[in-house]
Amino acid sequence: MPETQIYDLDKFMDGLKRRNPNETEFHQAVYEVAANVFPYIDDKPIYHEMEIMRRIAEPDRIVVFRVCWEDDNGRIRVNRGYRVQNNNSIGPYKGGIRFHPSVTLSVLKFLAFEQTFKNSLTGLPMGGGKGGSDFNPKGKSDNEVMRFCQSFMTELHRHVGDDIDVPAGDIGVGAREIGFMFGQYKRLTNRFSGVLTGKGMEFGGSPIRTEATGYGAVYFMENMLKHRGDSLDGKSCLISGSGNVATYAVEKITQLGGKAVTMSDSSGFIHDPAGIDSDKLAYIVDLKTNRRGRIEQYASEFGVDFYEGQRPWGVPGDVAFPCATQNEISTEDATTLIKNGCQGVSEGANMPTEQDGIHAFLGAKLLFAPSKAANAGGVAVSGLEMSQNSARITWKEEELQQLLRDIMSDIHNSCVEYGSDSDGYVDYVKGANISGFIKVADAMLAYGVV
Ligand code: NDP
Ligand code: 2IT
Repeated sequence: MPETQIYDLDKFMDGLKRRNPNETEFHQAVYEVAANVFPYIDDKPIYHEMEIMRRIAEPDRIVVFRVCWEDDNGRIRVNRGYRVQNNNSIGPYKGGIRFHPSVTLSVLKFLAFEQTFKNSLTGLPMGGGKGGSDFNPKGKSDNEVMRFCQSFMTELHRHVGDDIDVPAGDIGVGAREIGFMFGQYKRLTNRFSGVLTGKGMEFGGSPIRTEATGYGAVYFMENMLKHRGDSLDGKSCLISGSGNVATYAVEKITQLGGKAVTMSDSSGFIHDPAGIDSDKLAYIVDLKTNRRGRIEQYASEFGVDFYEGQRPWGVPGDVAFPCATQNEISTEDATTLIKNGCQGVSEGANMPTEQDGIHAFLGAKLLFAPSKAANAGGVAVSGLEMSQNSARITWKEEELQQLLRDIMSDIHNSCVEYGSDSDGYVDYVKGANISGFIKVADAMLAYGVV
């Protein structure tokens, strides 16, 4: 007789920590999901008996490789590349590539794990993966970035493919990097396929993929507010980041009648009480995408305050959109936001709120949209880019706009279905975790022990 198993969250986490020592971001992401899934499957022993959570939290495979390239001075540089293929139960692995000096295996494992649930929530057939490198694109010339991307893809191309694993952008990886990587993949394989998403419109990209993550995070906030009989109209909004997600969050906030008053980068934040309107946002896009400048320049251009080395959460605002990076809202920041009357948070970035910060938000009954629900619009439109590539057509922008709205609203409804408490408060964390889990888990049950 096998020993009787005890299915206990603490024991599960102890085992995970023992098997993955020092991977604190990975522990954090798994705990957030398991804390909701364990109570949900308490009366559904098959999920425990088949070790579904244990298997989802053990990546299918991880590829780690050397990336060497030559800088403009002829010096040889060496970085480390990764691809974490977490789970392909419901579709090919899908998830972005991050180039940032803070990239570690723990960071990419947390992102690939999260992606598995996020992709399930979109309703599209996509598994979860993530990749990247500790390469820092800041201060590098276009040619250096090209040589790095080519070297990175020279190894990665063996592990990806339109039906296998489809990477996309993330921090430090935008249109320029995707173009370089797609070009190298095409050269190495002699195949023109939808192996990456976020491509340029000339070579298989989809309308609104660039905007989708930021727009989606704002739609999610709009849906939460509407569920409470409120709207974004007239609301003062705090945004962190000034990259892809932050930019299009600000654009959509303005379109929906809100006022975006802060943006940031890794050096600090700007506070513009008059609001970052479309002309000022165009300045940011040019500053960040073309000139690769610093947010501080916005402060001198428009005569507003720049707060060096600080994050924007101390500024009073109605709602907040963290759109920069993980753990950028500390527990203290969360308490400050609540104290200042913030009513809602929609996470554009992945896992931007520390664990105890989330507890504080839920305890104060804020509208709190966790990243795997709130920022799923980006990967959803990536999924639609894959469909268009397979059919070799491009859909109209209006169709995609509507599909994005519908997908965000469906995710919101799933969260309400699985996350509503008896007093009517919607715990979107619980809703997203359980709803994202079910489809992946049931597919795994169907496959048996694989
Ligand atoms: P970008 O590289 O376009 O922008 C990142 C922004 O965040 C920059 O303003 C950057 O500042 C800031 N930032 C990055 N790291 C840090 C840090 N350690 N501390 C402070 N600020 C930092 O990335 P994206 O906009 O694409 O991604 C932002 C977040 O959204 C990430 O968490 C990503 O995983 C998530 N996301 C992205 C999706 C997408 O489609 N792109 C989809 C879903 C989620 P600086 O320029 O100074 O580095
Ligand atoms: O975190 C994410 O969802 C992304 N970076 C986008 C992934 C994708 O495949 O479009």
